[in-house]
Formats: sequence, structure tokens, C-alpha cells
Amino acid sequence: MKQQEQKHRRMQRITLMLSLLLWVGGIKGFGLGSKEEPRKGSGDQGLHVSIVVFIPGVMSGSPIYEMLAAGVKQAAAEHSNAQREVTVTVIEGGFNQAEWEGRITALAASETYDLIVSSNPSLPAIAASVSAKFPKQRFLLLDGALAGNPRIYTLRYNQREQAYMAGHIAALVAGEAGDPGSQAVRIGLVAGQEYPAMNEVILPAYREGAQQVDPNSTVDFRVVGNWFDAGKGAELAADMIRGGAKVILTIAGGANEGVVQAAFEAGAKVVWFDTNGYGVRPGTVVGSSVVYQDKAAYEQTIRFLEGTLPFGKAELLGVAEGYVDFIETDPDYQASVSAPVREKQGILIEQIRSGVLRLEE
Ligand code: RBF
Repeated sequence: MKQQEQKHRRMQRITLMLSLLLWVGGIKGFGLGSKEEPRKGSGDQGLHVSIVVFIPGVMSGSPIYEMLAAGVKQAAAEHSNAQREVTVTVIEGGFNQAEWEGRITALAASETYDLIVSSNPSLPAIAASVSAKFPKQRFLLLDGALAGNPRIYTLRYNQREQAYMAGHIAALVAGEAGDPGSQAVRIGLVAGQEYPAMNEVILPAYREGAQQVDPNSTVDFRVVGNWFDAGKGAELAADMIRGGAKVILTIAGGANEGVVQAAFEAGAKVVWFDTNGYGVRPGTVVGSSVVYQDKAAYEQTIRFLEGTLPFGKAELLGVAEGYVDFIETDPDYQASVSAPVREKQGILIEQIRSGVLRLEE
């Protein structure tokens, strides 16, 4: 009897010590590069890391946002283990941009999230404003830039490279579709809205890429006014095609669908942006200029979880680093684009990759 009681006490002591060890280990493991107290409400003393992905718009129709959520979720899944649970909540902020700051302020005020993740060029200014009111809140922002705020890390892509490659393929395909030597190449660009990255980087680089093929080429630039109206996208594309545009780059979220449909009906072509879009309408989509935002979101979330994300920094990644690319290997590209055009496009991509052609932002 006495022996049993002693054994029981010993077991109790061991259990207590083990719990203590786990608890201390958990706090240390929480790390994340800061010495903050674990957040209230996280339940288990820092063993729980909570991340929210704020989608400025909706995911459907916007692959750049789908990639964002996928990358963060993958990192969280890989970093969750018996000692530490990483949860990811995805919130769609909707298309009313005037509401975004209020929504993000509420997320910060809730003190629930160790990290707010988001993506687009308007987010850094919003996060900076929220950060002034809630200075403990940390942000990981992709596709935008802001340096110097110790709670905000940003990463953007070299979109001059991305748009240049799009303009180059558009002009090559349009040149082949037109009467040889008769007219200057005419291509189009449909954007969801105007914003500095569009007006100052993407549109000029698209034009620049086209002009390397044909110095007299022109770009018809149209704006939907939102990121969802496929009917408006179709209307704009049809009008551009009537005006002589043979190939259209579409960067308009849910409105892309309308652009593709109108191009298909009129026998025109489309260049896709951000993800591999050949499969959207094989034979109509003749180019895909992409950013590997899923990879970036995954890697930066891992850095956060490991405590090495350099808050305060604004990073820029391009073709050389493997975050911007043009997809040449898809069978639908090979089937719908002629060999001479693919060869010329291949030469351009090689020049960018090797650094012979530098397209700095
Ligand atoms: N791109 C999308 O694909 N879908 C969107 O809903 C979307 N919303 C945006 C809202 C704002 C305020 C800004 C500045 C950009 C938006 N973009 C959107 C464009 C996106 O940031 C990026 O430039 C493009 O995806 C091209 O890489």
C-alpha cells in the first residue's frame, strides 16, 4: 500500500515536471523574434500562433489572392506539431475599398492575431495607419512596398519584367495575326482599376515589351472600374478588338472571364497575368506572365514562424530570383503559338534570366 502511494507521488511529480518543461519550452518556442508576452485569448500560453489572411477583394477570379492564402496555409500546416498549433483564418474584405482600413483596424484591435497577412499595393499605407494606432500588430504584405516600419514587412515583384514579357508575346502574336508589313501592331490592356503600379510600371513595361517587337506598336488601355464585372470586361474587350487590337492582356480579377469570352468570340487572343492561364481557354490564351506568390507567401510565413522575417524591410524579387516568370512549357502554349513566335519569346526570356537584358524597377 505504502509502496503504491510512493509510486503514485513519484508519478505526480514527474507529470508536474514534464508539464512545466513543456510550458517553458512552449514559451521559448513561441519566439517569433520578439520577447512579447503570448497573446491573451490564445488559450495555451504561446503554444498557439494565430495568423489572419485579409483578402482585399474576393479570392474567386483573383489567382494572386488564391496563391496568397494557399502559401500561408501550407506554411502553417508544416509548422504545426504536437507542441505548437498554427492556425490560419482567411477573411475576404470585399470590393468596397473604403471598408478595408476599418476591417483591418478591427482585426488589430481584437489582439487575436500574431500576424496579419495581405496583398496589394494599397495595403502598406493602410497597415501603416493601423500600425500607428496598434503598434504591437505585425504585418506581412505582398505585392506592395513600404520600408522603415518595424512592424511591417513587404515584398513586391519586378512587374516591369512581368509586363515586358507580356507585351513582347502580345506583339509577336498580334504581328503574326495582322497582314504582314501592312499596319503597326495593335494590342490591348484591360485593368480592373488605375493605380500607381499599373500606370507607372505595368502599362509602360507592357508597351516597352511590345515596342521591342514593333517600334510602332500601340497599346489600347481600358479600365473596368472594379475587379469583378465580367460584362464590362467583355464590352471593353469587344470594343478594343473592333478598334484593331489582336491580343489583350487582362489584369482585372473576376472581369478577366469576360475579356476571354469576348476575345474567343471575335477570334482574338489573350495574355494572362499572375498565374498559368492557358487552361482558362486553350487556344485563346497565348501567354502567361506569372508571379510565384504562393511560393513567396509560403516562404515569408515560414520566416515569420521561425522568427527571422525582417520587419521594417521592403524586398523586391524578379526573374533572376525565381519569383517572376513566363510559362513556356505548357502544352497549350506550344499548341496555340507558332514555333517562330515561341522561339523569339524564348530568346527574350533567356536574355532576362541571364541578365543580358536588365529591366530594373
Ligand atoms: N488584382 C486582382 O487580381 N484582383 C483584385 O481584386 C485586385 N484588387 C486590387 C485592388 C487595389 C486597390 C489595387 C491597387 C490592386 C488590385 N489588384 C487586384 C491588382 C494586383 O495588386 C496586381 O497588380 C495584379 O494582380 C497584377 O499582378
